[in-house]
Amino acid sequence: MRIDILCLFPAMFVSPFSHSIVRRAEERGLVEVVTHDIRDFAHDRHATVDDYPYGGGAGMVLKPEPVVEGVEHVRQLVGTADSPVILLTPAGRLFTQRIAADLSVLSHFTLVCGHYEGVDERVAEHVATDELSIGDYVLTGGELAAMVMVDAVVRLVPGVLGSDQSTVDESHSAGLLEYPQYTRPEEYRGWRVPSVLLTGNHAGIAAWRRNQSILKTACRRPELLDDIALSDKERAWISESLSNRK
Ligand code: 6GU
Repeated sequence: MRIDILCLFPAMFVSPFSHSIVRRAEERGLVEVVTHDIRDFAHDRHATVDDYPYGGGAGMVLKPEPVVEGVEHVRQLVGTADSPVILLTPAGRLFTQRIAADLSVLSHFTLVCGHYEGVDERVAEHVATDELSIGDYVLTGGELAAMVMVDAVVRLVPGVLGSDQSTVDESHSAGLLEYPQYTRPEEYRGWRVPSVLLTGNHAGIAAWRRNQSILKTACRRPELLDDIALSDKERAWISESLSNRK
């Protein structure tokens, strides 16, 4: 897989990508991440990439030419006419585990990091294939969002993590939050590991874990349960457990 990133601060990516899972994936030849400075595609000698918004208002807008020509440069380098071009903006669709999984099987995609008050809308209309946000808060620029997305995608690329099982049970992979995990010691400061986990009863452990996942999701992220097939028994048990907590 190759990921190209167009942004205003390529230096921001150096440290995160030279430590994390991304580095291991690159060393093993599974992934290549290439950053580009949008400023290199500016038209004037001052390398201007932003300008005042038409219609007035606060802040600056990223000009279309450097972004569009940056994307064209990437297309030429990679030799792809139709791989996804994702504009990172707080106004995008929410980036989810589902989207990370879909991106993890592609051979190439491009991330465009927005900045200032936004990117000239013609980029979204004519060049970007999608617009994504990583959450309901505003970042200074798309760079941090791009790092988050690359991390989430790269760890799902087959062969990157040690065991393929490790992405199956984790939070969000089945639409539920992950169940609590414990390791030794069995008792620490009087705090005991739930006894079912010490039984070796695999069916009992699986049932406990599913219940814990459901309950945690019901408490913290109830909206996630809308998309989950739950039995009537499970629904009744959730209501009962939640009312017992109050
Ligand atoms: Cl992708 N960009 C910016 N600037 N802020 C964000 C975001 C992206 N996602 C959440 N907040």
